[in-house]
Amino acid sequence: MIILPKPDIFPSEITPKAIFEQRRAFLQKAGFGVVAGSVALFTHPLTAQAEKLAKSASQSRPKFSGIKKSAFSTSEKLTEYDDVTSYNNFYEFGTDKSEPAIHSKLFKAHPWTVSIEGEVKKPKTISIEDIYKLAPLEERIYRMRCVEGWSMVIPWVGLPLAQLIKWAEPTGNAKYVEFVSLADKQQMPGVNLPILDWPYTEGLRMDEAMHPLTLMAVGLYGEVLPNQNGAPMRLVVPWKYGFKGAKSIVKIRFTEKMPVSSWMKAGPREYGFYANVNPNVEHPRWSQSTEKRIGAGLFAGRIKTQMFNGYAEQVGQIYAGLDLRKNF
Ligand SMILES: Nc1nc2c(c(=O)[nH]1)N[C@H]1C(S)=C(S)[C@@H](COP(=O)(O)O)O[C@H]1N2
Ligand SMILES: [Mo]
Repeated sequence: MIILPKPDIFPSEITPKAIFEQRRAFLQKAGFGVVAGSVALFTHPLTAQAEKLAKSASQSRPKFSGIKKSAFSTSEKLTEYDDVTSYNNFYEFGTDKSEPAIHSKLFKAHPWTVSIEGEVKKPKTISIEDIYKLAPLEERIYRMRCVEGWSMVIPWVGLPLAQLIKWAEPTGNAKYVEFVSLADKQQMPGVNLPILDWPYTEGLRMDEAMHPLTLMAVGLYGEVLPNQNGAPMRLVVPWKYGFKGAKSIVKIRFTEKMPVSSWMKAGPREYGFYANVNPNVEHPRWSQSTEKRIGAGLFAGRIKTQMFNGYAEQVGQIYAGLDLRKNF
């Protein structure tokens, strides 16, 4: 069930007043009484602790060693680490870009297991440490394009999703793969709010999932993935809008039928299953022909968005015969 003020918009576009009203209604229902003033996510007990923790010792994250560089990387200028880790979409931790970094500080991404279900020889689970060992980890520098019109260039660390799928042993009936994010009300304050139909789910067609460009990311900038970027494991599909990249994945399910993602449920006219970056197909409320590169500077203009985010040569042929206007 979705109780957005308007079900078809990103909460980040809801006016602060609408968000405030919505949160106040929620808090009243939850017995917190009326809160005045702030429009930030209500104070979760974890947040105060996290802020203290952040002020104490500088937290350095474990680094991966011996990562091989990938030939699939772009040579474009990297987006600064601080921008990659402080300007995020991760609604489980709040809808403002700055909220995930703040509210996810104490999130426990280790230990972690992922369950493999649906059309597989037999259901099984795998730990994040064993996923690290499934294939040599690679650094892949990818252009990333959010449906909201901004982009980044991020040096991911990960393994081809195809390697994990091979380990999962899907049956011949598997036509699609569904990815399910964690939805933990204790650790993720946003999950207590009716922002999306939790848990966050996404899906890919089997050939998209097996494509060599599709990455299961476990790190960035050589480090273990920061919580706000989807620790310990998140999907990266560089030719699709950012929302396809489900974060903090706990379940991978192989299906015969096309899965319905959280965003398709929230706004079927606006967010389709494919979500391929396409400058020629406008979002119902804005153009997708240009983008703003985060960190490019105050005076940098918007840049042209490329077909399939610049990966047309590698992925264009898998959509031959598909009407990309209908299948957006
Ligand atoms: N579980 C979950 N995954 C998510 C989201 C989210 O809100 N929850 N946001 C998506 C969107 S809209 C984008 S643009 C990317 C942002 O990834 P980043 O913060 O690492 O750049 O994550 C995607 N994955
Ligand atoms: Mo996005």
